[in-house]
Amino acid sequence: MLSINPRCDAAGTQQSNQFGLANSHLLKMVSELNNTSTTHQRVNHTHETSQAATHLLALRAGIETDSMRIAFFTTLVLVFGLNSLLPALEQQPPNIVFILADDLGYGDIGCYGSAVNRTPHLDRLAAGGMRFTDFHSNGPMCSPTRAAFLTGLYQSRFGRRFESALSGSRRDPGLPLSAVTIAEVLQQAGYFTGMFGKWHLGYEAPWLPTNQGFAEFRGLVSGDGDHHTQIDRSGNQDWWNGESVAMQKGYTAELITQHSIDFIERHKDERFFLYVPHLAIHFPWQGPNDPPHRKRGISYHKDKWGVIPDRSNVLPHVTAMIESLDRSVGSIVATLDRLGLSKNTLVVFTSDNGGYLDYAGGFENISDMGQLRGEKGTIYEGGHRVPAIFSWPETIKPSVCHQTAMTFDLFPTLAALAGTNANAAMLDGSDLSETLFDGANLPERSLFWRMGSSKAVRKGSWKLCVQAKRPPELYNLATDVGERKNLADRRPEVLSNLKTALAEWELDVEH
Ligand SMILES: [Ca+2]
Repeated sequence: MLSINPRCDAAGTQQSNQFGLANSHLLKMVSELNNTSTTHQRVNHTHETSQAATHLLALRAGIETDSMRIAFFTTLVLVFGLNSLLPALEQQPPNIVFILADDLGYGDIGCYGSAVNRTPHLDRLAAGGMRFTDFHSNGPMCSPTRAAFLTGLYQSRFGRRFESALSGSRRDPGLPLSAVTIAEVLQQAGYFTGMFGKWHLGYEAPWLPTNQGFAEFRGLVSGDGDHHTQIDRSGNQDWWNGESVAMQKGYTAELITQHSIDFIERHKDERFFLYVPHLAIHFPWQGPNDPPHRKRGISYHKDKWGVIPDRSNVLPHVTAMIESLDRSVGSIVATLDRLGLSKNTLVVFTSDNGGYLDYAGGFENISDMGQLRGEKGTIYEGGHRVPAIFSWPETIKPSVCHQTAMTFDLFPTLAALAGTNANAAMLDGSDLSETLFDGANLPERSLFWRMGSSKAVRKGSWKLCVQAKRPPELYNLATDVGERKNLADRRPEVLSNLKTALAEWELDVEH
């Protein structure tokens, strides 16, 4: 049995050596498996792989250095790769379309209570599928949720800078290439993969989507670009084709939609995974009929919001963006219908974090989080409880789901639907497929958020919020979804349990 001591150099060296052996063992098995022709042999290999995976899990707690972490994640994809060869799928794997809105608040669309924004296409998608009421983004900002979606892991495992938006001005390195992404897993399972929209997990080569499992990529790499001129806030041209800047004229949401439709048409006879991370409704707040703002070579770090004549009422611009987003969803779904693909395609829609209520500089009346407290960037519900719709006609029954789920659950869910028999124990997320198909309850678990000194943990209906210079806050979301009544003094045993869970989680994800 290994002695796990993250602060002991000697133990760390020993673990590194053992880890390296496990990794090379798996590599060898992959090589052998590729030459294996019978199911019987594959099953034996898979059993052996499972044992190796268990060994790796035991080692995970001891991962200390970047090279060890990279080795671990590299090994993870090999395990997935092996399992993807398993036969006997109960169901034909579906095409997968994942549409991710940017900064869309919980109450910003009709089926989540908006009386202002008209979203008939999203409302129809929700009415025909499963609509979650308690779905959460992994982070209250852009990059964290994207990292967690792609890897099925808490973004904190890749370092604390992934707990907030990656900075464009510093040109930070992006998501490590060694990270195993759902796009890579689906590629190995035979899917053709494409991404059209916002990346925000690296600003230049090699940290681009084409090196993380996406065969095709058109879109922006930064956190925000002008929706008409595609200039990022540092004044750079930011519209790419693969690994090169290739500017196009048009409104960003419409360009993303056109490329998505073209992708579906070109790959309609293959199994495909289409990732559509829209830029809407992130600032600059510009609807299709609002003016362009940014020009190349000018810094917009102090003027990044667009042309807003009445700062006290940003909503008309945001409404136009939400409705362009809704039209995009309608066009993509209509394309699936027209090509006869709808009954074999899972469409998932959610947001990467909550919306803004207001913004420094006098910008007000932006998004609507309904009765939730907080907004983007906070660890209150308004920061991370988001709309989430799963549609797969005749397979997922029209329903409303009150289970608590999170963005990183998509990785094991999609991997399972693709027939990869994903080893969920290797991931932080949980497979939602039984919930989607049968309404089954998810296993009890604790979920965590962390951004800087702000942290939260959720277990059942209880939520603990810990923030700098404030006493701990304990809420019972079953009776107080608006997080108004702090019960920390009244329920010390719950407070203590959640504090312990949070401390253990922080130890687990620390490097
Ligand atoms: Ca965002």
